[in-house]
Amino acid sequence: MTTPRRLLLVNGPNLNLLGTREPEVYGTDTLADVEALVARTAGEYGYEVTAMQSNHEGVLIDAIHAARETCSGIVINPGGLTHTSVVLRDALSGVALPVAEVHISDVYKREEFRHHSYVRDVAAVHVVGEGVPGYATAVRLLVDVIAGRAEG
Ligand code: CA2
Repeated sequence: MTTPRRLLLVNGPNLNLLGTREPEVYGTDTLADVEALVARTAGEYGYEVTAMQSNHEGVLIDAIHAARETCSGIVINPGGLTHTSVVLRDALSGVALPVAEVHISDVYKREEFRHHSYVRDVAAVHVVGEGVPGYATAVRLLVDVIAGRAEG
């Protein structure tokens, strides 16, 4: 099967508020800025992007399942579900696509409950605490992983 040149960008709960509150933690870029950055970066490698955000766990899971047929990798900031959601983790491991986990803030320098990620060990790429530019880093690293799998 040919590898689709498309990535899924998933932003989880509350990330629709980016740029409106807590700029000291999350910066001033909006979700639209994040989506544009990811589309631009992926475009440099000849990839298109399907971007979605939801505050509902089941909607995120349906989008991840759909990516199985249409995408070759997933960039995800699961928001607070990172620290709570076994079902999100199961969805990501179930589709068996390479995953890049992104966090805008440095979760390891914040409250202890943010130190554990259910997604961490199903993701091939981890970018933490680089701010919004971390999404571009995640795309670059994920494209490398996809290229490596295609060769192998
Ligand atoms: O640092 C990150 O990217 C997080 O995934 C963001 C989550 C948080 O629960 C994780 O521990 C770390 C929260 C997303 C909420 O985003 C907001 C943005 C602006 C204003 C309010 C919330």
